[in-house]
Amino acid sequence: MKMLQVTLFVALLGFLASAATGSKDFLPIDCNDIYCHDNTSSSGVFTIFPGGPDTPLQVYCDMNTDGGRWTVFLKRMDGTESFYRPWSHYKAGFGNLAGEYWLGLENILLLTLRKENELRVDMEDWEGGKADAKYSSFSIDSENHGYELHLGKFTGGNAVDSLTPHNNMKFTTFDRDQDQWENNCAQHYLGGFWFNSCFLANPTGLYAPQGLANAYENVQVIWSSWKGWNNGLKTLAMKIRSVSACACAQ
Ligand SMILES: [Ca+2]
Repeated sequence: MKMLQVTLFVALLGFLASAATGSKDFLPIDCNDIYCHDNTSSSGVFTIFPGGPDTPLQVYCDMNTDGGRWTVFLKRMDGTESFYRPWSHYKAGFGNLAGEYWLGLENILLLTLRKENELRVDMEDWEGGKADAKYSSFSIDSENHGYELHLGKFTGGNAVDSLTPHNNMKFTTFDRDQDQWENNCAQHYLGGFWFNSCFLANPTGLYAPQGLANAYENVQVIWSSWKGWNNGLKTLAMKIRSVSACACAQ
C-alpha cells in the first residue's frame, strides 16, 4: 500500500514537472509558432507572447488561407466596432477578437521586431467576390518615429496594389495628424491609418452595410484598385506571417 502511494506521488511529481516545463518552453510569439507547434490547429483565437512571458496577448490566427500561420492585426466583417478612434486606442488596440478588431500599434511593433514578416490582405465584396494582395515584407517603426510603415514589394493578388502609396507614411488618427495632406485624413475619412494625402486603401473606414455600400463616397472600407472609390467592402483583413516557415524549435 505504501509502495503504491510512493509510486503515485512520484508519478504526480513527474506530471507536474512536465506540465511546468511544457508551459515554460512553449511561448509562441505569433500564429506561425502556434501552427508549427501543432499543425492541426484551426483558425480561431489564441494566446501569443510577442513581448515575452509577462505580456500574453490574444489574437485571431488564420490557419486556413494560403497555408495558414497568419497573425491577423485588422479584421472588418460586420460593422459592430467603431474605427473612428483616437491615437491611444490605435496604439493599444480595440475590438472583439472573434469579430472586428485592431490589434494595436504597440503589439504590431512587437511582432515585427521579433521576426521578419510578409503581409497579406484578404477582402470580399457584397456580390460574393473575393480578392487578396500580398507584400514581401511588413514592419513598422516605434511610436517615437510615428509608427512609420515599411512595406516590401507587391508580390501578387487579384485585388492589385493599393498599399504601396502608403509605404513610409506615419500613422494618423483624428487627434494626431502625421499625414501628407493639409487637413487631417483620419478626421475626413473616418479611420486611423498610414495615410498619405490621403489613400488608395482605407481599411479602417466607415463600415457600410449591404445596400448602402456605395452611399458614403470615399469614406467606406475601400481598396480602390479592386472596387474603386464608391464600393465599400463586406470584409477586409490584414495579416502578417513569418517569412521563415516553421523555424521554431518545437
Ligand atoms: Ca495633415
